[in-house]
Amino acid sequence: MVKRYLLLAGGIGAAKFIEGLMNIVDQEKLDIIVNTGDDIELFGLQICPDLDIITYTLANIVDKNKGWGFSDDTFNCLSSLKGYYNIGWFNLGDNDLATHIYRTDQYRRGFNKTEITKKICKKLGVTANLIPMCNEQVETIITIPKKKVHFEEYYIKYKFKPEILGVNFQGINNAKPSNSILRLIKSAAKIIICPSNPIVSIGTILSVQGIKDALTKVKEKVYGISPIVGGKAIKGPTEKFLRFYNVDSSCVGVAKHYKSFLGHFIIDKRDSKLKTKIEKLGIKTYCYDIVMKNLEKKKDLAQFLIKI
Ligand code: FO1
Repeated sequence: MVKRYLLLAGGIGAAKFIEGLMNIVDQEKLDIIVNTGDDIELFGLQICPDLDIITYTLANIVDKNKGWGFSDDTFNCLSSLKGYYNIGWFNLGDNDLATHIYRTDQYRRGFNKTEITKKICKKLGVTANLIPMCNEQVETIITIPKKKVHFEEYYIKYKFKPEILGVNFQGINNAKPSNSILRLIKSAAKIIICPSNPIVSIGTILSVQGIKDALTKVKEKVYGISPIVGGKAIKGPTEKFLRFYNVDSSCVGVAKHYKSFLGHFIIDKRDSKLKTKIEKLGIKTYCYDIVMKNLEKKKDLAQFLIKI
């Protein structure tokens, strides 16, 4: 039987690893469950930031400097849109807009998120199997002093500066894992938890009914990559979210948080003194250079993970 790899992914951090992996393993062998808690409706359009980041990465059209959107995109439509809408903080390029217009139209025609994702992937030449974590609408809402904001607004408009007073995955109680997810967890050769935010990317996926329990049953084939190096997140607001959840901002803290379903953990070689602490939790721990600064480093890490 062909070995398939199953990944749990958020946006930019996961995309970096996936860019390495797709150079090592034929992308047809990848099943990727993607966080959809960042999904948002803006300008009347259905936008799925993490799904799009991963899709554009696999299609090799992502803007590699920003980590999102199309490379070399223009923003002509957005400047006109801003004349109609008072939304100055979210940027959509002209090519990127085509994806959101198509997705919104497909919803109107009655297709669900999994079906639409498949269609977009096919049109963009992506052969990996991208699976939204669920078809139901889930939105991550952050409580900050005096108001509640969507995660995208917290991230982009507020640059994740305000204190976090609450995190709510709105709609999660109605969310069911999209059809194939539980089956793929059983059959995968390896399951990889990408170095994404453990709370608002991986945590959202794990909150969908049945996914965490299914992973717990196969923990010997679950491999995580630490999103924290030397106590700091490589990018983004991960430390802030960990702190809010009383999780120590270190690879040990993340390992403890993932303990129930993690069989193996790759931490950065600079954190090697913490290896024994994690092994005491019953998690096999490996030290490697996990800061994916360039394509070679991304490929090296992917190769390492495939081989262990
Ligand atoms: N990130 C930004 O920092 N600024 C933006 O204006 C922005 C727009 C955007 C549009 C489409 C898309 O798919 C992603 C976009 N991102 C933007 C990235 C994204 O929102 C975040 O990096 C993730 O949601 C965090 O995981």
